[in-house]
Parts: sequence; structure tokens; C-alpha cells
Amino acid sequence: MEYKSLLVTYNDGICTITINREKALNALNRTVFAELRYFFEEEGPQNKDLKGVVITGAGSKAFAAGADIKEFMDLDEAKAKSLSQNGHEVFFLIERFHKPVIAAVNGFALGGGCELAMACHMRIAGAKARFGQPEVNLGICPGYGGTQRLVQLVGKGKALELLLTADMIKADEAHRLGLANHVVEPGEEVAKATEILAKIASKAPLAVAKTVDCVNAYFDKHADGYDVEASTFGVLANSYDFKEGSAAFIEKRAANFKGE
Ligand code: DAK
Repeated sequence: MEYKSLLVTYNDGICTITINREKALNALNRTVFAELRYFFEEEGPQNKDLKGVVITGAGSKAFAAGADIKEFMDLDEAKAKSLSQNGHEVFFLIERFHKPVIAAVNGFALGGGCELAMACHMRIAGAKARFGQPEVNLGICPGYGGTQRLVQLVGKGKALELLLTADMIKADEAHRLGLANHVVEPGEEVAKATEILAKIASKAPLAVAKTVDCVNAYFDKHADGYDVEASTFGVLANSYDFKEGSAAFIEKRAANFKGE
């Protein structure tokens, strides 16, 4: 696919996806959603050399300043619901992706932008990053999972405060609340995310993917996370990588994992 609103680049197996709408503060329009869907449904899964994905925003001002408000003007109830469901599907693809996905939050992450960052497995915030869910200012509620994932990350009380006041918080506060994993100097967000992905890439790939599934099961109301963990443990204990990993430990050498 020829991307129009994303820049997709690869370096040593790590893919960096840059939302490339700097003039609109990287607001998430329909094209961004369609292209994210294509990457996480088609291009990413087909790439056998992929080690992980960083998502960031073009320029130094914004990660993504929200859903594109200019696309909201012609919405009726049915269209808005379907738009929200489409956003949920795309963000589930990210949350359930078989390789780690890290948001490198280089500026404003507001509304849909904060929701995109929260769908990623981790968030690295530049010191100038700002997080917030300002939907109530517009007369709506979050539509891309914000009411669910913010609660998961910061707890109900603080999530409700942020959602109901529409307050924007700084990177340090996001870190203190558990919304950001690390705070780094502005401009260092992608490098820090890449460093973490490179470390994870040295681990057993199947174990990494399945661990994400187990953690996601905790938040799945239809799954028993402990059952999922026990079954997953069984599958992994039967894998080539487990035999290799344990043999490598005993032989005091680096493991040569195959992801099998
Ligand atoms: N959408 C479209 N354009 C945006 C935008 C956005 N979210 N945010 C900024 N821009 C555009 C501005 O219109 C402006 O464009 P021009 O006027 O130059 O053409 C350009 O980016 C630069 O913005 P500013 O001039 O405003 O820049 P400032 O530095 O003065 O202010 C700011 C930066 C981030 C504080 C400000 O831009 C701002 O407040 N932006 C809006 C933040 C916001 O409210 N975001 C939306 C959150 S609500 C749903 C699904 C999802 C959602 C809702 C419903 N359904 C399925 C129905 C989620 C909604 C949201 O994300």
C-alpha cells in the first residue's frame, strides 16, 4: 500500500510508524485509521523479520491532537457508532499485535491521540508531552476506548477526574500515574522506544507474543486470565524455544530462539 497519512520506515527489523499530518497536529482522520488497519492487519503480520513497532507523530508539537474534529460535522447517531466501532477494531489490532508496539509520545496526545497511545503496549513520553481526554469539552465522550483503557492504566478515580475535567497533564504526572512508562528528553522518545524493542527482540518471540495475550486476557470479561495463562504455559513449555532457552542456560551460552 502507498501510505498517504503515515510514514512507515524500517531499521534492523524495527518499524517506525509516523503519523504524518503535522499541520493538523497529526489528528487522526479516516485515512490514518485505514492505513493503521492495513499495517496491523496485513503488512505487519506478513513481515517475518519484524521485531517491534514504534508509533509517533511528525514534528515536535504533537503525537496526535485527537480524532480529526473536522470529520465529525456530518455524523448522525448510526454513523458515529460505526466510526467508534471501527476505531475499536483498529486499536484492538494494535493491543493484540504479536510484536510489541510502543508509543513514542512527542507532544500533545489528546482524545483519540491519547487513546491510540493507550492501545500500544507501552508509552514513552518526551518531557514536553501532554496527555488528556478533552471530549467533554466537545459534548461527546471518548469513542476509541478511552473510558476503558484509561481506567485500566490509572485506576477509576483518577481516570474519572481526567475524563470529566478534560484536564491536560504533563509527562511527569503521566509517569507518576502509570500512563507513561518513561519520561525522556524531547526528541529522545523514538530512541528510547527502539532501545526497549531491541531488548525484547533478544527474548523468545513466541513467549513474548503469548505473554501479551495473557496480560490482555486480564481485561477480557469473557476470559479467565488464569486459565489462559495455564494453557499458554503448557503450549510454551512444549515449544522449541523453551528447550533451547533452558539448554542455553545450562550450557552457559546465549539462546538461539526460533519463535517455534
Ligand atoms: N482535529 C482537527 N484539526 C486539529 C485538531 C483536531 N483534533 N487539533 C488541532 N487541529 C488543527 C487546528 O485546527 C489548526 O489547524 P489550522 O487552523 O491551522 O488549519 C492546527 O491543527 C494547529 O492547531 P492550533 O492552532 O489550535 O494549535 P495551538 O498550538 O494553538 O493549540 C492544541 C494546540 C492541541 C491545544 C489545540 O489544537 C487543541 O485544543 N486541539 C484540539 C484538541 C482536541 O479537542 N482534540 C480532540 C479531542 S476529542 C468518536 C471517536 C473518537 C472521538 C470522539 C468521538 N466517535 C466515533 C464519534 C475522539 C475525539 C477526540 O479525539
